[in-house]
Amino acid sequence: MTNAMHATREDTLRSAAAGLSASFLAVGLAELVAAVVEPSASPFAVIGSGLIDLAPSWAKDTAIALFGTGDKVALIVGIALVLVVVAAGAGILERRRSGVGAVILGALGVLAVVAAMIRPGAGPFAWLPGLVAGLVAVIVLRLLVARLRPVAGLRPDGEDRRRFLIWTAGVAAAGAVALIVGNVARGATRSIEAVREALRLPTAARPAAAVPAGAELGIRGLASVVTPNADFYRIDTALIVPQVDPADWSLRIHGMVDREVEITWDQLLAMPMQESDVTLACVSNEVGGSLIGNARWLGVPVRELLARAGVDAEADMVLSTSADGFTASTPIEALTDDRDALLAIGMNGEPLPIEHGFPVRMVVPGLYGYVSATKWVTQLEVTRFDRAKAYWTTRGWSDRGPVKLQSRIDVPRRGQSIPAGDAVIAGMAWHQHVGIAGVEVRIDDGPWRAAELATAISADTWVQWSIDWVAESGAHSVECRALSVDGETQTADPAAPAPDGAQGWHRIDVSVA
Ligand SMILES: Nc1nc2c(c(=O)[nH]1)N[C@H]1C(S)=C(S)[C@@H](COP(=O)(O)O)O[C@H]1N2
Ligand SMILES: [Mo]
Repeated sequence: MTNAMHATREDTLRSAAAGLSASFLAVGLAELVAAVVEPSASPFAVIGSGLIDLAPSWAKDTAIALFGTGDKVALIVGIALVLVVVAAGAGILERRRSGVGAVILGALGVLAVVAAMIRPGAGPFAWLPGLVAGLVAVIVLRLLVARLRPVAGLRPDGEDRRRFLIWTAGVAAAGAVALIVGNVARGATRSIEAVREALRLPTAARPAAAVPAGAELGIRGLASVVTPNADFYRIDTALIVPQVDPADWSLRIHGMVDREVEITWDQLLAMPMQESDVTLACVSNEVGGSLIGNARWLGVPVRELLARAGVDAEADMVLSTSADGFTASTPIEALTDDRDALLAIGMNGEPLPIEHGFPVRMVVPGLYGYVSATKWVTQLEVTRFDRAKAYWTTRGWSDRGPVKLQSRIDVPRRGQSIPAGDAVIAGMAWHQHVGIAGVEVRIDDGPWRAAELATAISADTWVQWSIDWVAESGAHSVECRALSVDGETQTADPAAPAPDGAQGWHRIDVSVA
């Protein structure tokens, strides 16, 4: 290898390092500024949110299928990797031709500004973090790359290289400090959690009965019939969880109504509260999946709020909107019939956790979350399905989203190896707002046997089931299917989650030693 080639390769590495450290400082300072002026305007968050909204449905479905509730972490890591490549490339290009790399990083800054300003609920300073990022990236990149250019025809010597290294490392270190300080500042401004913790829920005017003693079979490995808040699945499009202060919250009910109604937090709390056990399920839940949970919700029936506004007889849908712009379209009959469709403020005896919709969300028994369970809800627009569409229904998911009759095997685990002899097979079954009449299990395509059902809390909740099995050594398959109260048998026909929910029998392989 010639000296010249060697120099070129080192030069390339150095210019890549210049691009990287300039971008790192830019991101760090931008996150710091965002943390202070407007946490939801963080460039990472707004670009991530923009990507989430722009992504085609198949990409989102794949992300949820691959990463489940870790989809957001995967997205952030993905953006960071792309940024690393672009930043290094910008450094290299800037070295070859002055201005090219700066234009690339400047364009990223513009992208961050635009993405921040078009977010629903963008504040007055949403543009600032992106501007800071763009300016810092461009200026620092140009300063660093200038140090790589030979002065007056002299090739850089060892001393120049050392100085360049020190500068680059210093810039990167400053970026790290900015990121850390930004995180600390963000923690300090996250006072909504303190507001939440100080809240005391009102008692229910109509409390739910105690969970029946026979509802919990107490089998190890089986999902508990009431899902603790900390274990409750979380699915939403919010990269930064909306921080909504109850003092600033209100719900506007408008559209095809006799009179517009606006309800504040205090007015909501003054209404009689209803408690209800409801199992919430995600339409993206695969057969055998875990995007489902059951909680005791506290709230005001949506029908009572709609009655205050007076619903037009021509309306057939309510479009609910969240503080961050997400929307869901719910068939109006599910909100006006006698089911416990709630505007919920409590979950398992606590104020809603922030990531589950604090301070107020919707919960509707019998419907998948995407058409009913709007978190951080701020508006109900009474309208018609032929006039408006919602977040997921504009992306190919079905207008109507009734939860399908489903069952799943929790014990033994898929692929688990168990000892021969007396064994227990157990799982969950659900058909919210209809109810489960039975569950059947078969081994190795043999005859169906009726499992024992635990006591259901209500037709709106899932129910545990179990069956004894004398396991003989060898490889076996175990399958289950549920029977609903209205006489339906869970279909064997498999279907993917899109467009209206997965179906088919859950089948697992088990090896018996
Ligand atoms: N604001 C908002 N509400 C939302 C969503 C969302 O993306 N944003 N996702 C819905 C979907 S698809 C589901 S399955 C449920 C999940 O509620 P959880 O996260 O409390 O389990 O919330 C619903 N409400
Ligand atoms: Mo969902």
